[in-house]
Amino acid sequence: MLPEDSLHATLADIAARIALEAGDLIRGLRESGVDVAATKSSLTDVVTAADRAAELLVTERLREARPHDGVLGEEGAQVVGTSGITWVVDPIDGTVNYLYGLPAYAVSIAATVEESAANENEASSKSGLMADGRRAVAGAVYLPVTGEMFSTYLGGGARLNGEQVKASDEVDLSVALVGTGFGYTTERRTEQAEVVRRLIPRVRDIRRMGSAAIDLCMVAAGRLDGYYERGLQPWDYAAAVLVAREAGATVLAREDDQLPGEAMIIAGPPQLARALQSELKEAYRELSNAAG
Ligand code: LIP
Repeated sequence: MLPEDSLHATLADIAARIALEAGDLIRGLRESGVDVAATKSSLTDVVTAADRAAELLVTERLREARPHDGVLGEEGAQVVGTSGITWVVDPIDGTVNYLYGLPAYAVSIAATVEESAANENEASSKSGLMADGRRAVAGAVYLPVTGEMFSTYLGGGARLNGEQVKASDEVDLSVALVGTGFGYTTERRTEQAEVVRRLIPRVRDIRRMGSAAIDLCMVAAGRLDGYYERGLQPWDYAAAVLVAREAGATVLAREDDQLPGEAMIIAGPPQLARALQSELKEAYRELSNAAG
């Protein structure tokens, strides 16, 4: 049995190797043309044949490398494992960008363990436990267009093409560059527009890149000071939240007694993440009061 940190480092290497192969596949498919294969939660929530092909490849490679692990993929991959490790896979995060030929898309692969928070202390944002009951222990996010590989494992730091990265040290929200994203349904987007309307005068600027995995890796690399988004799925964030945390970012929910996840993910250097959390709490309080 490998010591835990050696196992996690091995899992990170597996994630990076497979993300690279899947990234090369989808970049090649992109060059030969991409069409919508199906829609999901709305007409704008699309899946392409490349999403499906990449997820099949990743699942096959994971089964070869780690036959006793589970797999959970955005496009339907569901393998029950016996090892305690479940791989959470987004074959193309930033699918709409990919469909339109915009460069901001990534392959995200995370090795996770399932944990229930035995007590509130464990359910702190420091534990890395997410609202979906999983904690990433290793992962990789690969950007095929720029050739940037973000890789990480618990306690091993976060690396970009092998070089350690560190989150921003910005503490002042009014000069912070903040990333966010918007959902696929009209109702959710209306709510998110109200939140960003309130926030935009209070920050340097907003960036909407269209991939949560890339947004969180940009926080890890200090290219965004902060990030927040509501409505993400485990495959959107599993690997990149660990990249951000290992780069020194704090990852929060909107309320301190909640775990980050679908309801809200906030990431940034500790003091800035708290300031962003405070603004978002107030924005949603105002929305709730206005709704009566
Ligand atoms: C996307 C996220 C992005 C969000 C989009 C979409 P997908 O994931 O990465 O942050 O704003 O609405 O959910 O659908 O490209 O895998």
